[in-house]
Amino acid sequence: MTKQESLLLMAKRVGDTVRKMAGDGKSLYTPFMAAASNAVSQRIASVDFVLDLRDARIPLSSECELLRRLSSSSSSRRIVVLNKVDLASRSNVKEWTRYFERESFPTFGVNSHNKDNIQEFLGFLQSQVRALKKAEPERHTITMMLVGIPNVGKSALANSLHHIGRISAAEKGNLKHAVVSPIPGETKGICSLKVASHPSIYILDTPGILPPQLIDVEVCAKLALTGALRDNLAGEKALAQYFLSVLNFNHEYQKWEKLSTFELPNSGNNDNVLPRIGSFENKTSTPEIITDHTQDSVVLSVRRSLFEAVTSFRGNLREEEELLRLIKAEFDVLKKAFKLPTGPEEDIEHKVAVKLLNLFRTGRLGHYILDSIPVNIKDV
Ligand SMILES: Nc1nc2c(ncn2[C@@H]2O[C@H](COP(=O)(O)OP(=O)(O)OP(=O)(O)O)[C@@H](O)[C@H]2O)c(=O)[nH]1
Ligand SMILES: [Mg+2]
Repeated sequence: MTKQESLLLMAKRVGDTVRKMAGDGKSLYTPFMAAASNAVSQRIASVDFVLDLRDARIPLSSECELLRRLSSSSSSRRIVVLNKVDLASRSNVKEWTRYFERESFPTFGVNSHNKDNIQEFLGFLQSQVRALKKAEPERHTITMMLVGIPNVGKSALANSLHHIGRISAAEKGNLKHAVVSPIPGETKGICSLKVASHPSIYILDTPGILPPQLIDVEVCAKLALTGALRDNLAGEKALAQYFLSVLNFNHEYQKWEKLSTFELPNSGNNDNVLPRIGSFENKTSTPEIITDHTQDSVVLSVRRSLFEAVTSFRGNLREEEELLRLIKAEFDVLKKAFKLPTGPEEDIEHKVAVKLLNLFRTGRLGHYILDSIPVNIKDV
């Protein structure tokens, strides 16, 4: 199997379970989500811009299907916003930005929790508004609607733009707060927040919208891993196994080499990683301490354990059984790294999985983009 085929296999295990649990997605598309879809569909014709919010880790899989359907009939300008760039590999975000620009969408990568970033993004939005005002000078109020799948960060972005945009305004002290939560499906209605004056710019925060049917199992798996779907659909253990398969085929863990006394083989290809030292024991030197904000002993221990587990593995990762054997070994070393007390195997594995997912989703286990840029036949 190729690397892509191995990852697809792991994604399918998760995606199939999600689809089964969610009845092909039907139970995710609640009456409340149907109402939100109607509300967005009705509003779209009257807004000036649609901010098509994507998760930078899955720029294609996080596309809101409703928006794709509405775009052909709507005249509003669509801007692609890649949110959570702090969790995605930076150089790849640039490539994705160029990809969407080639598709004729103005595009911006943003971390909704970073003030400077939001300030820049607000400047970018104002430049788009100036271009619109040139064509239609009588416009004094501009509306932008944020649309996206659940948990992509719409409310966090709306809040940040509102707070930064109104910081020096008379309304200071009178700021609104859209509800932000790691649980998908938190926003229940459309809410308007002012982000600028002269001209007035309003952002509409909307509820997250999924398609009535989740068809593609790989997309399901990616949505589940990044937190757009509730974890109990796939189960935390299956999600953590999927994440570990992504990690095993990625280069991110190689950055943790300095935490270990292990050495990486010289080969630049990590599809078939072999160890130079075949045992986890026998440490002779103290690991070098990384001086970043992740300097947390558990995180360092997790990174070191994963690095050592992958580099000491002698099997062929392209064979399903071997990949699963490595993942099992990783779970075993993670139990120690997370300092979990002994207990029933199932409970401990569940705890490992929950903790591992939390570290992945807060960016402490590297930066990943799970989608690949489509190859345009014309570019080949
Ligand atoms: N690391 C990181 N986390 C973010 C970012 N933006 C939002 N989040 C987190 O993502 C989670 C979801 O954010 P929300 O703003 O509630 O997402 P939403 O799209 O409004 O979700 P729904 O209302 O459920 O559709 C929260 O835990 C946020 O703190 C970002 O740029 N980077
Ligand atoms: Mg929200």
